[in-house]
Amino acid sequence: MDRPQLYGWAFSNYVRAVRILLLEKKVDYHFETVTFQDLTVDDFTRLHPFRRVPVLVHDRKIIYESQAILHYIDESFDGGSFQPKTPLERARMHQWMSVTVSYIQPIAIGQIFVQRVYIPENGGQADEGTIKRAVTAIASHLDVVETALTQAYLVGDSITLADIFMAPVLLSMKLAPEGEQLINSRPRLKTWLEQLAKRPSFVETAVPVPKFGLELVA
Ligand SMILES: N[C@@H](CCC(=O)N[C@@H](CS)C(=O)NCC(=O)O)C(=O)O
Repeated sequence: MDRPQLYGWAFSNYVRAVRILLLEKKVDYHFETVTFQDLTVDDFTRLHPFRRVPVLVHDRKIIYESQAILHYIDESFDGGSFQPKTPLERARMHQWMSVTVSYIQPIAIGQIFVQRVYIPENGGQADEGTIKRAVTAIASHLDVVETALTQAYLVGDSITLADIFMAPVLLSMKLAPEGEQLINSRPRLKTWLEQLAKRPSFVETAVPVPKFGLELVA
């Protein structure tokens, strides 16, 4: 089998989730860093018709969309399975991955991280009203996760794709003081995130907040 090539930038949480899985499974891969500028080049649509990252190229096949990539990697390479065995548990795993993109990521990253961390880091001023509303909006979503975390991981006592997909998003949100407070006031969520953040795959893929400029969030 070919050595897979992953296209993306390290700070993307979607890209990070893919890198975490590749590291967890000890898959030898090549990371090709692309920039926002690269996405605008006509040729990029050969890799991703919607001009996004991550993209995985393996055995001359192109796979895009992070959840599809995660499943492909998990099922194509040795290194243990990161999907539970029963249909109900697998449904739960998909449920949490869908919750991540539908309800958590747009607020945790799109509002709290962007306003409190990314914009100031790139020389701009946070919109306090947006942050306030975002904190209120995400609190009840996080309560749902807190209640569900009765075991070590989102689905039972083994790490699955759901943990690998959701945790990077919440770790980015936690860089904001409001995000940290949202996590630390929920003991199960706090412990779950702390345990995951200590794993070598998470440590190795942690990168500083990028300075891509304010036009990115204009
Ligand atoms: N649904 C896509 C989302 C990918 C995505 O939005 N990636 C961001 C980086 S985190 C991106 O490529 N942004 C570039 C842009 O919005 O132009 C997936 O799950 O892979």
